[in-house]
Amino acid sequence: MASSLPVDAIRALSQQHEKPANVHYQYGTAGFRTLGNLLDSVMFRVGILAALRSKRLDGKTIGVMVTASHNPEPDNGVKLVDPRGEMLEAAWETHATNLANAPTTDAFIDALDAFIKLLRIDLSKPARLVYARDTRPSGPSLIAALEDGFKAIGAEARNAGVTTTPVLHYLVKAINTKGTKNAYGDDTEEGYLQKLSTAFKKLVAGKPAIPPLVIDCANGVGAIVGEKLAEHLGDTLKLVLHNTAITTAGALNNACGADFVKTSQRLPPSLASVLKPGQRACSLDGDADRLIYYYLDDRSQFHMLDGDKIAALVAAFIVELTKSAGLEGEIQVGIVQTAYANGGSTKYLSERLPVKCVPTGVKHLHHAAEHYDIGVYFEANGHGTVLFSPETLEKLSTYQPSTPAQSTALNHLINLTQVINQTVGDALSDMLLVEVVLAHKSYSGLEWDSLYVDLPNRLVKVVVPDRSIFKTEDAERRLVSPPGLQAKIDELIRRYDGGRAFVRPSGTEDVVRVYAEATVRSQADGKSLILDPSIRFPADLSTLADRT
Ligand code: G16
Repeated sequence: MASSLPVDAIRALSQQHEKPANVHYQYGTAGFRTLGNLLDSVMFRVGILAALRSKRLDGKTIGVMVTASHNPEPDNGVKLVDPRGEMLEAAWETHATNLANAPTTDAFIDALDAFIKLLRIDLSKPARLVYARDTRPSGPSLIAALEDGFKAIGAEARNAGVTTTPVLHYLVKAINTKGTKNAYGDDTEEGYLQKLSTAFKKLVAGKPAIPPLVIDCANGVGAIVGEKLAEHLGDTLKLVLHNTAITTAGALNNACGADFVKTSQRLPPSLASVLKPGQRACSLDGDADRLIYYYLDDRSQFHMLDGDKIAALVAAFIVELTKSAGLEGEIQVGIVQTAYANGGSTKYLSERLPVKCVPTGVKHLHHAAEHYDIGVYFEANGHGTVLFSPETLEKLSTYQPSTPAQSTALNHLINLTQVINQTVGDALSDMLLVEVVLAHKSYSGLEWDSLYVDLPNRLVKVVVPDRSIFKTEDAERRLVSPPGLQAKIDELIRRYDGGRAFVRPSGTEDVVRVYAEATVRSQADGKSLILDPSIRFPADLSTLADRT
């Protein structure tokens, strides 16, 4: 190797960011995530790790996003974004965890040294990074710690400021493809907004005027980027932004946002006097990578249109377009879901398309979706996107349609590849995609909702003494540990028609998640697995967990 690790610089700065004792960090579902005031040392070390990742990949730009997304405001987190805009390669998650847990500066330097040797990282290569943060109050000091990491190792780092997670993913891909035939777009937030809004306008041109859309911004960074998007869209789609209090302490994700709506299955209270019967609205989460739609019916009843409903809407539209373009049989559309997908959606989709179930976490869904010509992946929580394989993109650009109708459908497909942020789930991009489909199909929320009926379901968090003892298999649909718990769940669900339930440890919060659904029985019986008070499903579970 031509150069060596700048040990003195790393030591001097690392001593300003010592790891607190008695804290164990884990690079989980979406990077490191815990209370913001515990993350200083992690940020410093991630700064160095990101630089090493870039060196390992021959100077490709790596992204670093400081966010805790849907988590409460005191939490924060950090995750790395690989060169094509996708999540960090899984093998490096273990390295990240090891480095973050080295107890002292000396131990950290030893661990770095061993890691560099193990992976044969050529330190003479450049390190290029781009980083951003959301609006959390702990963000600025954590960014300062991250920048110390960059400084210690001498990385070239570009600050993308305060923006959404999906914009950061977009920037990484745009930077790394700049000047190539696969150029993804201008490598600025403005370039992102321009790309999405231009494609959207083409897709809805000639359609009847779209009614204004109410957006709950979760009092997070989506409010900032959403406002800029609204300017780009102008009258094509009027965005009415709510929950935009990004500087109000404690407001972020509090009784609003996509996670609140999905888990409580109700309207954010702040929208109660805003939304009118028949009107559709949507909620973003704290870093605008999740999207949940909803509407009120004529009786002002709330109806949720979650990630599963988005997948069904979008997949059907894309299949229809490929047929109209004369590409039926040439392009296979497939769906990827997780165990949280409502049984109603899985039934509906698998009767029409190939459907795969993978563990929670965008990285799992993304990789599975890459195996299809067009892969539609959405988690029920509203996190997802659509991927067009390189071969499909090539086919779309060279295909010669034989009729004007085929040509129109082909153009729509090409514009969809531009409106969709294919690097990661993106609430604002997904929102434009949904609006395109609704405009083309002349659907209101009601018609969209009628594609299939959701099974009654419930998702709860249970605090247990040690979530690490919960181990799963079969795409997290069954528990292998603690012993005996799966048998208890099996016994419970057997009592209910269409009963299904699973338990898994969260990768972003210190809880286990419990999901249950069942077919509602006859009106006379009227009970479901979750509604039956004798079951006390979460309580039974936490009792069991306590005993293990
Ligand atoms: C992150 C991941 C999602 C995952 C969610 C919850 O979302 O990106 O894929 O569904 O966490 O994960 P868990 O159940 O393991 O806590 P976000 O929006 O918080 O970044």
